[in-house]
Amino acid sequence: MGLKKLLFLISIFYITNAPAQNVAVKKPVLVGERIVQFIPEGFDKSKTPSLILKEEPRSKGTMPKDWSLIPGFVVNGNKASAYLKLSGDISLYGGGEVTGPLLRNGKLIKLWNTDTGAYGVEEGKRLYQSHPWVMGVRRDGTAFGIIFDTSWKSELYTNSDEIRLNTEGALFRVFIIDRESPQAVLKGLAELTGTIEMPPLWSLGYHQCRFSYGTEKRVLEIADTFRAKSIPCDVIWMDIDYMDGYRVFTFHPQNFPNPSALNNKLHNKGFRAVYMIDPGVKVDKNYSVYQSGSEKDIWVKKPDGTEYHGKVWPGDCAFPDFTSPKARKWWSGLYQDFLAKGIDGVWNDMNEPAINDSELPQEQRLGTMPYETMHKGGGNLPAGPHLLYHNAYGRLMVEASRDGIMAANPDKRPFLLTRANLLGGQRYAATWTGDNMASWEHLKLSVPMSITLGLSGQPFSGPDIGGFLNNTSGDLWANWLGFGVFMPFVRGHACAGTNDKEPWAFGEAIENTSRIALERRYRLIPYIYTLFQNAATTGIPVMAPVFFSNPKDLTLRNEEQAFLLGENLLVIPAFAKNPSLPSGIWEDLSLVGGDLQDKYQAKLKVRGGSIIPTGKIIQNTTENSFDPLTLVVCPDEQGNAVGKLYTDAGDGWGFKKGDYNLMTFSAKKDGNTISITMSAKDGNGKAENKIEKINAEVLLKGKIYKGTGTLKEGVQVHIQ
Ligand code: MIG
Repeated sequence: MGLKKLLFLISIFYITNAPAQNVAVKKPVLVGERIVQFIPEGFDKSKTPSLILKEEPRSKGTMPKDWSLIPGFVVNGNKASAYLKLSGDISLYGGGEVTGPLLRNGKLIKLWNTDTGAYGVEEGKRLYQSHPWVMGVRRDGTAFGIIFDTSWKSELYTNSDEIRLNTEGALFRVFIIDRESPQAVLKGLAELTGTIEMPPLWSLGYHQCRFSYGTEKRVLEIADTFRAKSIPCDVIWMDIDYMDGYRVFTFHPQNFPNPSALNNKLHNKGFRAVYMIDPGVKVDKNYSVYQSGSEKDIWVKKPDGTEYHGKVWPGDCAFPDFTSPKARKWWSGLYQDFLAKGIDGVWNDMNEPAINDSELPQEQRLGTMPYETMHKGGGNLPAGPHLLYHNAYGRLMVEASRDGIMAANPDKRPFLLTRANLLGGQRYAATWTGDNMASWEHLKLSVPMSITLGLSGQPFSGPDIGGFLNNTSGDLWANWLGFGVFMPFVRGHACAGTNDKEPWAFGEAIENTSRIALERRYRLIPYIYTLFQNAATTGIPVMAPVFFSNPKDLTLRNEEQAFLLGENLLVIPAFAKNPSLPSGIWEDLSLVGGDLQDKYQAKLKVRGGSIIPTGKIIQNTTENSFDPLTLVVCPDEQGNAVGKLYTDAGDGWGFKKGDYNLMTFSAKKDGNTISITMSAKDGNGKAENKIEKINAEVLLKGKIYKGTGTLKEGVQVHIQ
């Protein structure tokens, strides 16, 4: 053995066996209202860039005197960790996309974005996204949150006495938010990592997907069936088979010969079209995307400097190095011609990135690029190995995709769905919870999964309703859709080789149930749109855990069957057994004839003291749902109630110039009369759908009292 090799082995031995060393913290800096940044000595921003924060935070002074949450930092060889010791009885939440329960005390999450097809429901499975973020709620309802600002491969422990992130990389910063409530903590998370941008109204409707609707003819058949059967729907999805040999940004010459004409037909029927784009680009010298990417030299490279290739759907693929600004710009540019074909939205899949390496012996398989594969960085990102950038690959891809969609259609709001992402990535794309299964376990799991994403900065999510893998029974479909329509993103999807999973695929009874469920969704769109506007401005989730209604009520802390849609509507899925429900006034709500008698529909309850704006039943969001507007009023003990309605053009950016309406409605009781008026209004509302007539439905002790009026005059309802 040569001396060099010996010294190398000794140093490796030393590094891997070096004792863990505590690292001192520099002077903590206040960077927001009760948000403190902790930087360890030796932190080097050029080694650990922030891909999570929306911008570099500015100092607003020193740590508050009463501050109690101080993290510790440790290095072990070249691997950094941070921890926060906890004392007292604290409920832990967050961690992003996870299997297992809502309450995260005593859990471990492995942060390494992974295509875990058929992920099962066991705890601790790696999934597609990484959210190094945990929120703690104390007994008194006050709360705190911790961001570990790193994308290195890592493990997140949420033990009752310690939150800890062990990474495989360099030292990183930690941000801690300590505020009066979990809602205020989520606002703090949004102050650091940003919010979703306002989505187009149509994306809040029902989405119908399948892997794949294989021909233009089949796509139109699906669209026509929705309209013929009067089942509301806004969007049809094109999965990978629309492509020519799975080459991204191409169309199958026989099965999708004229995408512009297809999209045009869909638009005329009131549908939008979303198409899939994966990151892997087929290695094919005759394929323009591969040619231009090679000319621009934007592919991820092996350590020896040659192009990295990995197998995905098209066979051998090269992968854009999204850490490089040049590569992102090139990728953005590809959307120009693609979207010009009348494509309304984009679906980025397989962007963990998922790679098929099943030809390797089992123990060598990674399912993604080898750890040492190089990313060249650029701008403020350093060059670094895949181990650093893997968890940010999808996040950087969707940044580039979103930029490209914006550049192609500057007057429209992008709709982008991604499978992989990183904490903070809600700024670029909505998400769904990946390849679940058609099973009761997955149906139930879909509730805590989407709530947890909402508690981790991503309010726009939902599962494959009905279950992606395996055949779905009518009973399972109807149960799932019965509450799935109250989740932020509502899409039915199905894997290749499974049975048809459209609302009419399970016979007439289930078709009726499906119609009722979707009509309930569409009646609530004015309320749901208002919740999205709130999420886009504050970071407050659309779908929330029941304990948000009263963070001091310890009996609600692990409720994960029922959930809240906004603050004012409680959703109790038909499957829920003995859910823990909040105290106080909550009145039953019927939205569609027959909904209360249908065993599959979720129960809806309205909070005392609130007003919920609802529209009429429409088939898609191109129809005006505000004619008439119905205000559901549920008075508190004094007979008062208040609620908000946000409207704008439903697309475009006029709202940023004030072209919107944010209306506050108030109800007051005087003797036997409840008067409902618009008590405040913000915005110019030029683009508003005209609201003239107003119906009011007052829910009082199980009875409904109705009245009509106008926006100007208000409504008077007489109660007995
Ligand atoms: O290897 O595009 O999660 O929703 O239908 C599977 C085909 C690739 C995985 C996605 C799924 C999608 C499927 N994709």
